[in-house]
Amino acid sequence: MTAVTTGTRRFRRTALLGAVVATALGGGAILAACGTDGGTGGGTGQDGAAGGPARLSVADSYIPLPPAGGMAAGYLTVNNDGAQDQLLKVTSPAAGSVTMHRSTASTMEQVDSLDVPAHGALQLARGGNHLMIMGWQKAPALGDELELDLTFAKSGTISVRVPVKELTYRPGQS
Ligand SMILES: [Cu+2]
Repeated sequence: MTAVTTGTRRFRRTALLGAVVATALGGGAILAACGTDGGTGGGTGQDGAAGGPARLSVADSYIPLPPAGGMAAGYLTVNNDGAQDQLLKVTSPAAGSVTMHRSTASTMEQVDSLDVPAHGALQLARGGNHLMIMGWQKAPALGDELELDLTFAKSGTISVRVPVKELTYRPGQS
C-alpha cells in the first residue's frame, strides 16, 4: 500500500514545497489554482547530492469514478528525493489511452512530458496537471484498483495500483 508518513514529516515537507513554489512563481496564484488540496511533496534534501539519481515514489493516487465507461481523470503525486527526472509516458493495461495534460487558468493541453523537480514533487491534482484515461477494457467501478505504468526518463517504469474513488474524493481530507 502507499507509504504512511508521519504527520510531522508530512507537514514539514508540504510547508517546504509551498515555500519553494511560491518563490518560483513569484506569487501564489497558480499554486492556488492547481494545488489547493495541499498534496504532499517536497524533498527534504536528506541525501543532498545534486547530481545523483532521481529517487521517486508515488503517493496519493486516485481515479474519480468516471461516468459509465467514459473518460476518467487520474491524479497522483510523484515525490522526488533525488535529482530531476521527467515523466515521459503513462500507460495502463486497463485502458487503451492515457495522456498527460497540463492545465492553465482557462484551458488544458496535452503534453509529451512533465518535469519532476529535484528534491520536489510533480503533482497531478484537481485543477492542475492531470492524466486523462479512456478506452477502458472494462468500465471501472468503485473499489477497483487499476494499474498505471509511469515511465520516467531516468528512473524507468514505476507501476502503481490506483484506487477508483467517489467523484468528490480528495486525498488527505480528514
Ligand atoms: Cu485534460
